[in-house]
Amino acid sequence: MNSSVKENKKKLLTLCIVRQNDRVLLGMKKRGFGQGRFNGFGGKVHEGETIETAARREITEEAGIEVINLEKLGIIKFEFEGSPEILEVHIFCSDEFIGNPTESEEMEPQWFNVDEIPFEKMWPDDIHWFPLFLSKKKFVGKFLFGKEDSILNMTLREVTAFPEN
Ligand code: 6OG
Repeated sequence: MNSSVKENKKKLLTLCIVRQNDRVLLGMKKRGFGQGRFNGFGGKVHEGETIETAARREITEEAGIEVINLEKLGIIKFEFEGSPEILEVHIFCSDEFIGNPTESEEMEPQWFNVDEIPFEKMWPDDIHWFPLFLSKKKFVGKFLFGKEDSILNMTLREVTAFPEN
């Protein structure tokens, strides 16, 4: 049924970052949303798929590796001024995987030392939540982006557990 009520459209996405001791695996996004930026690996959760299954599928598609373990560390909601869409990104950490990180059509994987994370070539929100991620803290947050990647508003807090989806 048609409704005149303006509803925000929520999209579920995953983001998976492999962490091994002092290094993290990121990828240079070669196309689409976030092109030219380093990020973890991830994408949209398909219908009928759990968020964790989607996270595993996406990192295999984009980096050619299979993660053995996954720990959810963050949930961040992103909004863009003037857009009704809300991106709810579920952020996972993995420290064990099978295979060799391999370039795909979408991403070029690269290891970075945790002291040399290229924040200037990443989404501007990352510098805020990465410290929590690297210290294995769980967090939830919300970012509102304005023009030219400016952050108009943000909240970020540590949590002990996530609400059930
Ligand atoms: P595809 O549309 O290519 O998936 N993503 C973000 N990651 C960070 N760090 N900051 C943001 O701020 C993001 N917005 C989206 C989720 C897009 C991938 O990019 C992540 C997905 O892993 C706005 O399928």
